[in-house]
Amino acid sequence: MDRIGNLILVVLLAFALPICGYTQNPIIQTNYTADPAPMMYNDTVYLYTSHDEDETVNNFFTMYDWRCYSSKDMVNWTDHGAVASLKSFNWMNKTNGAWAPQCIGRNGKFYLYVPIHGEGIAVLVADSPTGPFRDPIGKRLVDSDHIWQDIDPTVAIDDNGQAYLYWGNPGLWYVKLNEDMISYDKTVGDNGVVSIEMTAEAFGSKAGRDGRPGTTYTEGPWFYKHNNLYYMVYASEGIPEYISYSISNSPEGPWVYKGHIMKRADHLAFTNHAGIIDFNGSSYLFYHDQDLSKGQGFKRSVSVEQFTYNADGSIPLITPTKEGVTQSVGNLNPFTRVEAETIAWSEGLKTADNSQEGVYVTQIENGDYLTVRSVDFGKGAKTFEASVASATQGGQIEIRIDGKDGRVLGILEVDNTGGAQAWKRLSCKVSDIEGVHDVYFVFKGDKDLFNFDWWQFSK
Ligand code: FUB
Repeated sequence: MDRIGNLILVVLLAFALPICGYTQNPIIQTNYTADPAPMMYNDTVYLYTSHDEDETVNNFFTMYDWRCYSSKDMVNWTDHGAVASLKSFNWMNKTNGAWAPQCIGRNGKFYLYVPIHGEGIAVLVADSPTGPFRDPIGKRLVDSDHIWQDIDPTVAIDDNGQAYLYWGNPGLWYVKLNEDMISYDKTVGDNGVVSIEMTAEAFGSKAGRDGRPGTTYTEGPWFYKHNNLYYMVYASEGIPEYISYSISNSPEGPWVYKGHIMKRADHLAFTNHAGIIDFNGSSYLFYHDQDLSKGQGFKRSVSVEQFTYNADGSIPLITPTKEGVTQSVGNLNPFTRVEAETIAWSEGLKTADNSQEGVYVTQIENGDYLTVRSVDFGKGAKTFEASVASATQGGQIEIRIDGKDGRVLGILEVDNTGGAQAWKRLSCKVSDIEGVHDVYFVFKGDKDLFNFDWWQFSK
């Protein structure tokens, strides 16, 4: 293609992206999220993340709690708020250091493994994937003599029921968890802690900062089984981090280095962290970047790409994109109550929570909007209802389809309801609408318009 042809292509692509509305990465825009750990449960993906605060303190990771999001379609994500925090542990007094988590279900309970930077690895348990999580042992879980290196736990249960918890930076260790998932077999390794030998064959060769031979393994392991192979995916190559992987025929190794999965790209942060799942017949790589914060490495955001394993089980090199996952796995039903914090894409919005309403959308200003993709109106809707609260003059919700400037189905007028927590159900009529559409709620008004908890259409 000649230069003019190239130019035309670039211009066409630049316009096509916003028109199609296919910018899905990062998948959470209302908070900074990092260290993604997806978990499948029933028909839903639960995504646990660490959380970079909006205010970075001392130019270092500023992380106080762990958040959870869920999706049934890989495109619309529901915010469940902070499901655990450093305050969940009363045996230590750290106020910062809520690093990379992972959750797993067993026998109807959900176990959230978390590193507390400088305090080692701890565990919390809940009856539901979204908590409330509580500390079942009142002390750190992993008893080692290198707690500063004990970060980034990853957990999987083998087919024979044996659960493994791996972790570590710059070493890699594991314990064999007992069936209770809150203790481990102390008869193996060093009082239960097994150290993996860091060889070039296992993790690729890279000289350390002191020039001595080392491996590419850095941190953030993600351990799982796919078909008959065990995978160890990890942040690699030091800083800035790549994502690489090794495989084994056994959950305990030996590991064989297989190379890069994601290389460095401009909008990636100096750290990276992988989480991989299969969902509805497709495979997905979650990672984090610094796109939303425009390049601030302590304000990261989770993104996701779909990929296909090669026939031999190897993982292809995956390019981080802004488009992300464009195809929704199924449609969203607008005739049941939908939480306002179920969002495919938003601009300008934050979420907050209280004990009554749970999580809601807040800090809504004139021109902000949120999108919900693949909403199936079937043969039609007649009214729109929403729960809102306003301490100010209120504003409007313009209900549009298929674009921020798309056709207006209706406008919900929101007046002062008597307070930012004085929730009212309001409704308006909507014009003809059938079939599957992306819905845009565009907020109009002056300043600090209202809070928005849930919405629902009626036939
Ligand atoms: O998020 C804090 C730390 O940065 C994580 O524990 C590492 O994996 C890296 O992402």
